[in-house]
Amino acid sequence: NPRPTASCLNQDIIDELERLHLIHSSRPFEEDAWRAFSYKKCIRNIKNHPIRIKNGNEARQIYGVGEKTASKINEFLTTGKISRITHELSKGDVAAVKLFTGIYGVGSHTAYNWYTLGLRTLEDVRRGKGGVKLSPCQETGLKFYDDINLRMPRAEAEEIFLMIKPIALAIDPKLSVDIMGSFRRGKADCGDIDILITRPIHDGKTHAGVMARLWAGLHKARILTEDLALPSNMEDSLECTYRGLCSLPVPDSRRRRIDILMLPWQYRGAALLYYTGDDIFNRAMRFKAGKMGYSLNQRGLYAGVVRNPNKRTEKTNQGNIVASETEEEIFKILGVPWQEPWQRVR
Ligand code: DCP
Ligand code: MG
Ligand code: MN
Repeated sequence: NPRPTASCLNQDIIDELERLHLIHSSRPFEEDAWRAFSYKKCIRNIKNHPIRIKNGNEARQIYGVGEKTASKINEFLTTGKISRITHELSKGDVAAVKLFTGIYGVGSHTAYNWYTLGLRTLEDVRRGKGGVKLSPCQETGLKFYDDINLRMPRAEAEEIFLMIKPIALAIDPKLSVDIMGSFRRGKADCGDIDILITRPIHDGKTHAGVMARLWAGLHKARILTEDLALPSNMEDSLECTYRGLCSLPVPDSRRRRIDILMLPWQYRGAALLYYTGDDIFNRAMRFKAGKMGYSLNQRGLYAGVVRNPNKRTEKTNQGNIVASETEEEIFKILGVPWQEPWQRVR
């Protein structure tokens, strides 16, 4: 019989809804996008539901849970499984999309398209079945598939970072070099290494051109091994992002994903906040900002942003930055008590 785990009273139900979410988010059709969205909403609300759900009728009372989802939950509570999930998974597209999107640079649309063309395995991709052609970035993604999909121990992320930092500081000792992402949140393992580099402007100098020199230096030190996305403007820009693979320069070390970000000093706080995450915490902060009439992104907290009501992603007024140089001032203006990076979960 289904039994809840310690994490949440209805965890077993949530696990099933996560499967339904995965099924629909794997497919590129509009109706699937809607279902995926609505399952996410159910999951969020059931996570916050303080009592154990005993049947479909009780589930139906929860905001966001519709007739059909309630009946699936009822089926699960009475039979221990949802036949629709078994049926949908038997088609094989969900597994194929999961496999193919594990190739760095392959999104779910491309992956689904490959499935439609008859591809099922990484070998099919390697052989170019169905006439599929890989970009150089995807080639690298395929070549190091296993390494890229494995998380690294925290100690290894730290070791790599501690090799990179002095190479950067040798270019300019005034650079500020920070590690962000899951590492800064104190996680025991990291999916990649996220580094932010910028430089105070108070002596009139900048970090323009540092990315190009750092890139060359890190390749020379055999820390960077393959490039995935090289910024086109790294010779002179103050703002650019590098994505690549790196490894400890010793035999048999695994390839690890690395992102190196550069931006003007002014944006340092907002960038630290955004790239430290986690993404759920970021969403909560953006939501809070929105409620207060602000807009928050990786460059700053803005006031007076006006969005196109028909297309929310389009800004008709860019607004003015009210805070961005430090994380502290952003927390303060939003009225959110300071949270250390390792507390920024959920
Ligand atoms: N981020 C976000 N929304 C996204 C992607 C990223 O808010 N869609 C932010 C929050 C993340 C941070 O950027 O914490 C870094 O992105 P990563 O993908 O590197 O995620 P993490 O470092 O948190 O985890 P991982 O260990 O998997 O790299
Ligand atoms: Mg990361
Ligand atoms: Mn990253």
